Amino acid sequence: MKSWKWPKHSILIIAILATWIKTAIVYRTSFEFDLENGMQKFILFINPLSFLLFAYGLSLFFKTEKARNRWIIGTSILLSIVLFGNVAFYRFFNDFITLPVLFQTSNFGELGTSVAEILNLKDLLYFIDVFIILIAVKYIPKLGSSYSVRKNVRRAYFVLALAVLFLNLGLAETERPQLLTRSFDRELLVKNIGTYNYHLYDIYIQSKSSAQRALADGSELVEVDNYVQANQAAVNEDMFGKYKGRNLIVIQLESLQNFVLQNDMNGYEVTPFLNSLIHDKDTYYFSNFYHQTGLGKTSDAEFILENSLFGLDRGAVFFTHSGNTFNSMSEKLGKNGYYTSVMHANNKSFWNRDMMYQSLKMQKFYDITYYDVNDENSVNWGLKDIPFFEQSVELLAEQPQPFYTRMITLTNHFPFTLDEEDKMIPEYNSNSGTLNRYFQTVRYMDEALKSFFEELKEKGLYDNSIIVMYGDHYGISENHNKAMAMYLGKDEITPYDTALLQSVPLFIHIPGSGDGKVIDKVGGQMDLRPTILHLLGIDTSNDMQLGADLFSDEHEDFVIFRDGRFVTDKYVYADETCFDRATGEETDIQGCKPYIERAQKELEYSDKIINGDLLRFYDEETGNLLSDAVK
Ligand code: GP9
Ligand code: MN
Repeated sequence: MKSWKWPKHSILIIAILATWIKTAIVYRTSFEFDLENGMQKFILFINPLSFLLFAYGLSLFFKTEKARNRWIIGTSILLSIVLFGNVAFYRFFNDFITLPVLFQTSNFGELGTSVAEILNLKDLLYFIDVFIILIAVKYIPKLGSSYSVRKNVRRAYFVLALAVLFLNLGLAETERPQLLTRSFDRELLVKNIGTYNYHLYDIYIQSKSSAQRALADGSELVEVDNYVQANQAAVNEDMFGKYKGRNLIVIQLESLQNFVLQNDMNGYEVTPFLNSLIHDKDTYYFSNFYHQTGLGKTSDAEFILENSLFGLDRGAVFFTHSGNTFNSMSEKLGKNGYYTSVMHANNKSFWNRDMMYQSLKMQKFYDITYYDVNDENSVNWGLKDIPFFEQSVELLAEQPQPFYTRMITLTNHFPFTLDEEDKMIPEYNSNSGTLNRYFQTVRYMDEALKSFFEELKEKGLYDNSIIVMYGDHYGISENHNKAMAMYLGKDEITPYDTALLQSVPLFIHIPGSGDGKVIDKVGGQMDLRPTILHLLGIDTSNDMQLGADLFSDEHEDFVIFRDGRFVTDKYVYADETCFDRATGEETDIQGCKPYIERAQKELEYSDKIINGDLLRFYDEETGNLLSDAVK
């Protein structure tokens, strides 16, 4: 019998095939792409190939077989780490990693309980191609060290690789025109050009944005300024300055969505305290209010509140642009005699807060070191909300008045775990443990707020304060649509439903005001800054902000999401489709058209300000542009 002879480049071929097939399997098992047709499935299948041909193919430039194999093994390890990193990240954030987030290593270190929930032994399978390559290198007979690759073989190989790349891009372009120019959706990118190429693309975009700052100049602000001025909503004279001098307490409620309010779960009321506020005479409850965050989640919500600008479409602005010049709400309140602080029982570096708060001119950050945190009083991500508020009230009482203090809760955070004694209602009974537990942690947070109000009263801090509370972002991602549909009694969750599910509650509680009501104007987190500042009698007419005062008669029913979706009183625009809010059905795109353009424009202006660090050219006192020479 003639013995089998391994072809010359067996290791290279095995590596390409092993990583390709592994990646294709991972795509289908570890990510949830919605694939609409056979072509999309085909593109998803072939998209790792072009990159792998290049990456492994570089080995052909090495002179010795040993060096070539080393390159191949090293590449396979690196690519496995990248792919697995994406899988772990996806389990948590339902999104793909982008470069700035990758540098947030401190964040990953602290995911703590969440990491345990996310990783398991089977994950070694994500490295299977590395093992296959190692075995191949060990057992396939060597060619002899002097064998090097001929130039024309190499040339033919890379022509083939290029052809595969263009085939991939061409098919993607027919499926998804303008894919690379619009880029706001990472999932679409990965689906069409593959994880590996996507990362290269991301590197390119990131370096572009650091170049943007270097090249930006103040004149770019003129157009934005004109837009901001033209779209200002006149203040409501009755409300402006009505509560001047009061303390301001802002509570950012972790992962709280509106659907649990005024609702029960198998007969158990989920938010009894918040529900009692809805019809309270001292509370304005906004029932049609939406989060506008992106990948920066909690930190984006903070950013939006402080600046009335959007976070970024990639990465978290808290990380990527913490060195920028801003004109934050805390800076403004500070200038108006307020003592400004944030209270949050987590490490100061989480979300790069310590850095960003300096740029936001926040005077004090009460981080975890100001709290007594031990095994008894913590769960999940850290200090439980009830002891958090208890201890925070003590800190509040010590602060000079008037103060602006922003508190960020933690217990109602994925994976929504609680100690037995804190469970006030049972779990829900869907196929999603996440949703099932969510009701319990929300119920706990509601209880924490109730006791916080009591403590404020005891400390004599209640009457002279305004308390603003809102949900920071969604808690239940689209991964749990099936369970959500069951809870909401629907057949399925459509893109229309998903958009409306981004509604978060907003409460503005003003003790003694007496004229509280439910307001169903459509608004979003961008509107918080002007709304709050106006209540305190602080003018914002020169501010470079994109939101508008919710109490203004000119406030428009229009809220833009970070990804370009939007909601108005009549329409919902999602999945590139216009829906009629009266029926929930698809309607003629014409109705949405004018808003689509404006949404793009506002997002673009916001990005321009942040990427170019344009506020360094702006004098917020006078509304004048500073000449480039000044800064
Ligand atoms: C961390 C907390 C959570 O301190 O604010 O951030 P999130 O994961 O919700 O963005
Ligand atoms: Mn959050």
